[in-house]
Amino acid sequence: MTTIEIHVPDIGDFDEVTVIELMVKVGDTVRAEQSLITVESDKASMEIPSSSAGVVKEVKVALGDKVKQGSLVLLLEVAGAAAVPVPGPAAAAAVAAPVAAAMVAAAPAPVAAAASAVVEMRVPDIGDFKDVTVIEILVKPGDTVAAEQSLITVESDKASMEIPAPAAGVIQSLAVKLGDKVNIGDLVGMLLGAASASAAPVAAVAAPVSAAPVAAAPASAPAVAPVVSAAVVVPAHTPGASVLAMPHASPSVRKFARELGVPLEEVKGQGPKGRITQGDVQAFTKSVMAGAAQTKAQAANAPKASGGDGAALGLIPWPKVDFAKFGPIERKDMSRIKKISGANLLRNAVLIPAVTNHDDADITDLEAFRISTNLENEKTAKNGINASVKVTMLAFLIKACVAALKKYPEFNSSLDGDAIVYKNYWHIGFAADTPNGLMVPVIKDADKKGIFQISQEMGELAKKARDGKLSPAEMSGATFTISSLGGIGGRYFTPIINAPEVAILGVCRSTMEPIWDGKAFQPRLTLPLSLTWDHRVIDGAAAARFNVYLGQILADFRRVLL
Ligand code: CAO
Repeated sequence: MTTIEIHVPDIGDFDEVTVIELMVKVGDTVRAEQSLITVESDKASMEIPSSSAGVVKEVKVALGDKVKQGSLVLLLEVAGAAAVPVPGPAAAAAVAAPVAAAMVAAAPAPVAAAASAVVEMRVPDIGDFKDVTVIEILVKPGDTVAAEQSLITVESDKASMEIPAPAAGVIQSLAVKLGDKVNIGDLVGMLLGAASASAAPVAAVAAPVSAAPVAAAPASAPAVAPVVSAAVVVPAHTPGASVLAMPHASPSVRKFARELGVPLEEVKGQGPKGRITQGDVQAFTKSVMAGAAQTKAQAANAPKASGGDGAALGLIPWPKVDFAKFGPIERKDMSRIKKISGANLLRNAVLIPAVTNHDDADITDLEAFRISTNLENEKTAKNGINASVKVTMLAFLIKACVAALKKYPEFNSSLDGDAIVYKNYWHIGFAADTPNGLMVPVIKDADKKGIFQISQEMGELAKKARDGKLSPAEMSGATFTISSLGGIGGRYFTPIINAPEVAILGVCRSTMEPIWDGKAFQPRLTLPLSLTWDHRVIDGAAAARFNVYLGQILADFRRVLL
């Protein structure tokens, strides 16, 4: 075992950089090339890798320390053969060459003095880095930029660098987009230099020159007025240079954020100078997952019960009225359930070509049967069903609908692109009015359940809905929905289909009606039915047949057996 020293390698002309992240601790086993610390200037951040595999014996830097080429980073215990003591900065620099190279600036290109010259902005010498990715574009055509203002950020797996403007001027065009891979000499864009965009400031920007060979790039091509080729360089640390408001994070943290799909610009950095650490990204992810925070994209895409201003549909804007001008008002936020159901209802109302058929069912005998069944059950608690369970009209409606859905399977289907999916299960949703808004619990496998069981389940689910305790599973999977206003009143209404279902039955309060039997008017208990259906899947004739059949079953359940 030998202990070697790991030093900060050649980092070009950067006098001092700040240690912003310690990526290892005493006792850690590291691989050769594994990043040990992250350092940062105001324009670039770099990870300093280990020259050998080994175990960290002692860390010689702390967060916030200023380091430069040759500074001791840590002591590493390395195994026998690999134990090549690293005497000093030079050897460390050799190992860390790619990183150091990233910080090396290109030689200044000849730049002609010209009033309002168009300048090519090119990727400077970025050392051994090939195909670095454009991860941020900080300007757009038309922007006025100062000399040295950052144009784009590029990133390798070990360093991120901002490429600055070679001179002050106005951005004419950009030749790169996010995700592009760029190399030395690639065109970043065109800049219309201001009158002062002369050779002097550009040369000053390009001043840092390292020992690294300067590649013969287009940047060094002779200037031909009025287009001036200029190298865009990674600048040296310039105190006071303009730094754009952008997330500060090391390449590994940026990569981590990208893998999680976290928008880094929305993460609040808790590290030194507001630096975003891996912990910050994790904390942001946790709070979004827990619903405590929203990304801007989520907020923009969040369901809006009002459906926005209608602009997306090419409609005129929603009227904006100052209601307070006309009288006293009170403003209350909508409940979460109302917002969600509102957005769903709007989509379904707009996207489905829906038609509603109204009809009446004679439920005189069924209601008599329901009442007598309840009386009997109260006395005897038959069929193992608790005497308190009351058979409801809605339970009969669910069974009657299952029979009609079986006879007319297109009502138990869903549209999937150009295909119709017929479901061989019959899960019936029922709309429940709750203090927080409309909810739709689902009676699963209603075809396999009897009236008592359905009545009992409905009572339990309706209570859970009112108490806000329904689980997502209890509200999903419906193949058809019934909305009953029977307990309240009304005559007919036009319910909105609960997509991706293709039909919904609305039921209102039954009333005693005089019905002509061919000889005389008879008093019959009449139930108003309103069936809304999706005209893409169902025809009007089928809808009329469905309603007629449903009415026949409700009038005489024995028809189910036929
Ligand atoms: N005609 C006449 N009376 C009816 C009836 C009908 N069609 N349907 C129910 N009733 C009676 C019941 O028999 C009960 O009478 P009793 O108290 O004398 O026994 C009373 O009305 C109350 O019934 P209910 O509404 O509490 O029970 P239900 O089983 O019919 O319905 C539920 C349960 C959860 C569907 C209902 O409480 C509910 O929330 N309905 C509103 C649904 C809704 O909001 N739909 C609109 C959706 S679109 O915005």
